[in-house]
Amino acid sequence: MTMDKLFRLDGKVALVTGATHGIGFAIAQALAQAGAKIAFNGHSPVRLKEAEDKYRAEGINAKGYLCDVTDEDAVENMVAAIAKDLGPVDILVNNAGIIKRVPMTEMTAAEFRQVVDVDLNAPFIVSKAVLPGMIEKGHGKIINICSMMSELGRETVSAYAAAKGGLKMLTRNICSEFGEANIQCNGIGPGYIATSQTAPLRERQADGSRHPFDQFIISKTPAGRWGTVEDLMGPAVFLASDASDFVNGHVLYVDGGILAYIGKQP
Ligand code: NAP
Ligand code: GCO
Repeated sequence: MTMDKLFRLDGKVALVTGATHGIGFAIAQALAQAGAKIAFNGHSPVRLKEAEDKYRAEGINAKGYLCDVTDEDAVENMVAAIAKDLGPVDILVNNAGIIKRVPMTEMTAAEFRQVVDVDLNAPFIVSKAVLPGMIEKGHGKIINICSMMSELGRETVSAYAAAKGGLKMLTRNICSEFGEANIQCNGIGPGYIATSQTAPLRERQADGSRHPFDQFIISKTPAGRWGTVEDLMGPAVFLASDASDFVNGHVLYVDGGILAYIGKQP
């Protein structure tokens, strides 16, 4: 197969969860530019409509589905509706996610469960909903959006780290269980990316100086910068395309080198 075809997604249907903005929106843009038909979901009617307009302004005819990814019946109905509207899902990107930054001793069990529900249980639910169609078609790609916290811990993110660590292992298990059906399941582990989710970590201080955490991340990243959502577009197309047909169970860290680096001497 020639290089220009290897990275193309023409004729494929991609579902990107939580792609009303941020990382999911950029990944959906990338998959669309590579030829895929895009379905996406969110759980806010207002943001869903705004996102559809944003995609259209980019020339992407993405179809939005209002669906809470933690609701198994709603997910089953969404996947069936996508199959009817666009065709069975060939590429799933489990992107929807939340974080709560609360010291463990102050976090309630309900808060812990809520994060795990969205960040780990939901990728199981959505993957389970699309797998039968992929098995029937004899191919499929599942990409789970993991995190630095799939490998590292830090204060106040116990639920998120537990969920993202579990998501890395769910990735390996889907690989193990369905590799024989020609389904590849891999993860993308973004580093620290400038989105609404990390905005609180980058807020300017009252005196105009950078947030201490902002400076900390810069010191821990060899690239010396925060990642952008555009940094994730190429890796997503690679893992969604035929170019990665023998890559399975892998988490591709797109982190500017954080995981390889002890950090700049203060
Ligand atoms: P974001 O800006 O907060 O976007 C999160 C998306 O998930 C939104 O579209 C949101 O939809 C959706 N979502 C949340 N709960 C949902 C639910 N129950 N059902 C359906 N959709 C739901 O986050 P982001 O920074 O783009 O991050 C996207 C993914 O990358 C997350 O999994 C995050 O953990 C991961 N990640 C982020 C970073 C980073 O530095 N930003 C790094 C590593 C990994 P609404 O808009 O409708 O609420
Ligand atoms: C945090 C950040 C991180 C990023 C990302 C890093 O509070 O430490 O939100 O968790 O979101 O997951 O890869």
